[in-house]
Amino acid sequence: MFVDRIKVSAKAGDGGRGCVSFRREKFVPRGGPDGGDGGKGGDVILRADEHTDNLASLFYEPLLKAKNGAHGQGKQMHGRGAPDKIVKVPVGTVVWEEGMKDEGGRMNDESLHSAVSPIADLTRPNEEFILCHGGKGGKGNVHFKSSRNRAPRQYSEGEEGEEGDFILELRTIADAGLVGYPNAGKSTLLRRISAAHPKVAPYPFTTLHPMIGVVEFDDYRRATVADIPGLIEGAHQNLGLGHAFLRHITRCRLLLFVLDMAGSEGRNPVEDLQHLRREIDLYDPRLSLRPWWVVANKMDLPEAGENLTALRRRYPEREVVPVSAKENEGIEELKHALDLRLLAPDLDRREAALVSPAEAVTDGKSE
Ligand SMILES: Nc1nc2c(ncn2[C@@H]2O[C@H](COP(=O)(O)OP(=O)(O)OP(=O)(O)O)[C@@H](O)[C@H]2O)c(=O)[nH]1
Ligand SMILES: [Mg+2]
Repeated sequence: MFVDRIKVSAKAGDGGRGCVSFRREKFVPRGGPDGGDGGKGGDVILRADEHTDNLASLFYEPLLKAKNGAHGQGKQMHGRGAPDKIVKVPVGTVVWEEGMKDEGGRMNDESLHSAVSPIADLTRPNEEFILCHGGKGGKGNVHFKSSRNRAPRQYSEGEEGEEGDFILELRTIADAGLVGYPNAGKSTLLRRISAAHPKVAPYPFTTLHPMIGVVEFDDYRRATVADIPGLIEGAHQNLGLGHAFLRHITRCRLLLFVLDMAGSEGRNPVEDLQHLRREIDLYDPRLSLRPWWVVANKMDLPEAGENLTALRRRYPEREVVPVSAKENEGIEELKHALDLRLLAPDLDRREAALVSPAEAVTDGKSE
């Protein structure tokens, strides 16, 4: 099961109660108060874990609860602090507090992410975020003695642990994202360039959830590439698998539009590209400003050559890499180009500046 958005409830542990006790020992008359403090309740902590790729484990554990601190005891013994509850989440998990409203007054809607800012964004491996703080322990009666009150019976209760409802959403972190129609060959391509093994089949919507492949270059350089389910026209209206998966490419530095250059399904690749650009723009206009290339796939098929010429004529400035994922042609060239491109982080800004908003819009919305 793949879960990339889930609501969870969390409750940190309460602090333990302070103790009321008096020292009783032979030859020590009126030993005085000796009640210890309560222990601290456990925190509920989210930890970004490299080996977790989705939020499915939370589906089975929708209430994240840390243990309470132990009560204080006599002889000034403090109660034991409770261990923290550590919850592993994938790197790229974004956290919202449930109940935060956007301007339209709606709650926890998909549109929420653009309206209110999240309380946490775990982008680095092992990064932690305390979702709920455990309560402090209460004070034992030793703390209440004074010259006038030598036998205090006061103590304090432990604080309650914080609790709340949260929305956790995974936004995959990868260097490049593959965007394309179903059957364009995205998964075949990912298998070629990385060690990932997404399923490949001659029917649409083979890929049902995002998958990340690691591409290895010389000198141990590497890049991550995300394969997401195929997009179709009208995806922004939730046609097909919907555009919910587009959020997984919102953090990619480079978008690779994978086209079926042979038009094997009766579509035209230039139009495919325009439709895809438009869907991206309708999903989030900022995403359509992101640097992008075209991977012209299925070049082994006869009609592809002609379509490639037409595509290059329509997008003369654009980087177009012809490949055949199936026949393993052009793959090394693509990897090399990716390596050079991803090595230079400042290119992002320059390239983004090159694409004027006007280009992105006409480009995406023509026809
Ligand atoms: N002739 C030819 N066929 C290819 C090429 N690349 C992929 N295919 C075929 O196209 C079909 C779909 O490939 P997938 O890799 O599953 O396509 P996808 O884009 O991941 O599709 P979804 O996951 O459904 O969105 C398979 O039958 C592949 O064998 C290619 O370069 N040439
Ligand atoms: Mg696929």
